[in-house]
Amino acid sequence: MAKKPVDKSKPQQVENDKTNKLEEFVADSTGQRLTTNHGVKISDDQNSLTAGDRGATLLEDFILREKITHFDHERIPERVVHARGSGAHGVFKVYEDMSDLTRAAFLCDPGAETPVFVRFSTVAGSRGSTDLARDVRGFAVKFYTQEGNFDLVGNNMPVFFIQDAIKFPDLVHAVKPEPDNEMPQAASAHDTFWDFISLLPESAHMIMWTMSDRALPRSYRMMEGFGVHTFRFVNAAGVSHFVKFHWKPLLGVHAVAWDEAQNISGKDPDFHRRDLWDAIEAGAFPEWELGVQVVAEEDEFKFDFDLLDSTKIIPEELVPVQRIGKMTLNRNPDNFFAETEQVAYHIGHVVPGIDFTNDPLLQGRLFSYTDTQLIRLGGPNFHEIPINRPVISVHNNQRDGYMRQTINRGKTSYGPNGIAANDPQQTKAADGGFTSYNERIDARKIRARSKSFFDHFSQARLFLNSQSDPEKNHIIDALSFELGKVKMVEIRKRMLGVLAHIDKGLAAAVAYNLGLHVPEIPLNELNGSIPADADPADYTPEQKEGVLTKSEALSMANTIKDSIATRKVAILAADGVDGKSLSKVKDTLVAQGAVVHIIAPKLGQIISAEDQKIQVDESFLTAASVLYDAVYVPGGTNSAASLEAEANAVHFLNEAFKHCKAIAADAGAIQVLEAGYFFKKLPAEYSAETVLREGVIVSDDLSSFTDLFVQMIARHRFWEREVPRKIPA
Ligand code: HDE
Repeated sequence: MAKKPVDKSKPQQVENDKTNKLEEFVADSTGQRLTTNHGVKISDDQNSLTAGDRGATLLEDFILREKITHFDHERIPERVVHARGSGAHGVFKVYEDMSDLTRAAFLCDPGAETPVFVRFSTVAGSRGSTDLARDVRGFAVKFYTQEGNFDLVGNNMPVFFIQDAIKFPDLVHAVKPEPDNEMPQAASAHDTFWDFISLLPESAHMIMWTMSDRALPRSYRMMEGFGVHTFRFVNAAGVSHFVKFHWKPLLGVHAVAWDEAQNISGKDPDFHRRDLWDAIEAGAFPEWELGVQVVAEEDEFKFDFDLLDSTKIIPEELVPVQRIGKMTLNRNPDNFFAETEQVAYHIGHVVPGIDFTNDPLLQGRLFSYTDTQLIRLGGPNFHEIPINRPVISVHNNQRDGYMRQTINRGKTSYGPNGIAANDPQQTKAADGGFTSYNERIDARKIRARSKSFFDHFSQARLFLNSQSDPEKNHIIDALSFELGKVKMVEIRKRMLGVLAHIDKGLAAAVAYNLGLHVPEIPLNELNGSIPADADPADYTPEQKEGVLTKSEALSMANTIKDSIATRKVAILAADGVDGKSLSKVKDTLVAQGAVVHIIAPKLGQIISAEDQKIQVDESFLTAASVLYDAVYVPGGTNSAASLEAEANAVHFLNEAFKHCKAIAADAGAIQVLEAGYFFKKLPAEYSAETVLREGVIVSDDLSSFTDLFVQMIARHRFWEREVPRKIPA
């Protein structure tokens, strides 16, 4: 097949072993003739075959029948969770040989470049739902290693709602749209979710994460990723270490405001998908470092929580994250359905050197993924779909089934066999055969929750206490919003009772917004999920202090804020704009990697004060402040007068102010700011070069001004502006 045509005007996306192998399956119709699925050239694709001019359509019309039949079968079931997603190709490289810890070959050779395919997703919404839902994000990575595929199927939060896989269908039924009326879409703010959560105190820690800004990423490129469970690294000598996996984004971890998220959902529900696609198209390849927290076998019981409990993190203060390699996403898929939709991840896809633990959530997942893919992708041969194939060849005695692609040659499809000299043969562990970690198990068969799993609140509190003040306020706001959307007051009250066990101040603040008092629910009445024959005392949550009161790594306020690369900046302008200022600022921002759009009352061109034509990127009709990270208003008497009179421009600034974004204006454009509502709240006196208040500057000294503006954009947001928050935008 023909290779992807190269568009020299665009930054080059990168090929690797996997993408080259995919080429074999690529169809490119450039310069080709229209055919049926069986290769017959078609002369008329506009009219069906009929009996005469105005007569009935003939059954004989195989061209019509084939086309409509295929169309009728185009849809497949969406994923039961994580239905909405976006994918990209890339590569992973380890920094140093990790063979002390693991024999996974792709982690032992710093020279090796391992192709990856990553899919980011929301969890609760349908395939067509908004990217900006308050939700966990999936972060699934398929490594196409020389020893087979390794899938790290993680999330952007390091813990989970439940401790045992048997509760997963309940959790998902509770968060999905309610079964009688299928509302609300892609939202946890409804009765069934909070009904379930308020009866399941093990969810307390995860609820702190989902109610935090982590649930509203600015971009997939600015999210952390986590394997969540404790896994094992096993080295060539068979020695095992516990390991937690982390992805650390090189652009830092950033979020949008909730009000902004809701607006983006209307203005551009594909916001995250577009952001990822555009960044890769522009050659601004997103990067993450792979981090590991490693714990020796003998230290398994050293912590005040259980390593097998997926509602717990290992605080980075206790076990630092070692950064061991880097992943770069450098190529967009050719076809969404063939790649992003048909990719099938499975936590059970491991390679020698990586193994499981007995985390009951992990163990249940080991069953679920292949099972769901059998129905979603229509049979047992989905591993043959191009995106799912390993880069090395596959040989076994599995045969047949729907849509089998491989033509297995020979008489034998069983082993042992004598006819084919017993091929395909097994491989010794020493030569790369997978062997499971030799864990000793000596136990009774029971259904019970381990006693070590009952401290539900100390890490929820650790998370809350580690947040900056604005982040804490956002958690209070999120809980007040979500519980405010719950109709049954009993559920609101019960949840307040749970929150009080995390932090009394938090519960009181949410209760105030709900117009309720915090009920006292004793610990022994808190757990709704107790087996019929169990002693309730065995299911009572523990109230523990926890060894740490604060962990810096948990607050997004401490993230990297040193770059404006890929940040979107709006320049508001009209005819008569000061073209020199506009170009100076634009050039400085673009030189530092920002994406700058000129937004004007209408599309086409504007004429600057210097009589130069400037191309407009968006009009106030097509653009919205929520789609940008910062705003600049250049001077120019006529431009400023037009913008001042343009309600959409003033709204743009009000909204940017409300969402705590960096705003800059030339002194000659101060009247546009003055027209804004927020300006009334600013100090009365101002002069050129004044920082009017956090994140708002006006200046006519361009050189110092652009530097300051760059620093302001890199800071991402000025959350301190939220108080008081009286901006009607
Ligand atoms: Fe999943 N999960 N999950 N999950 N999960 C699926 O598999 C499941 C859990 C995660 O982009 C499904 O192919 C169970 C935790 C991601 O294609 C399904 C349990 C974490 C994706 C499934 C969990 C995840 C999925 C649906 C509780 C973070 C999207 C479609 C034991 C560590 C992968 C599919 C993609 C998808 C089951 C909990 C991550 C039904 C039973 C914890 C990123 O098999």
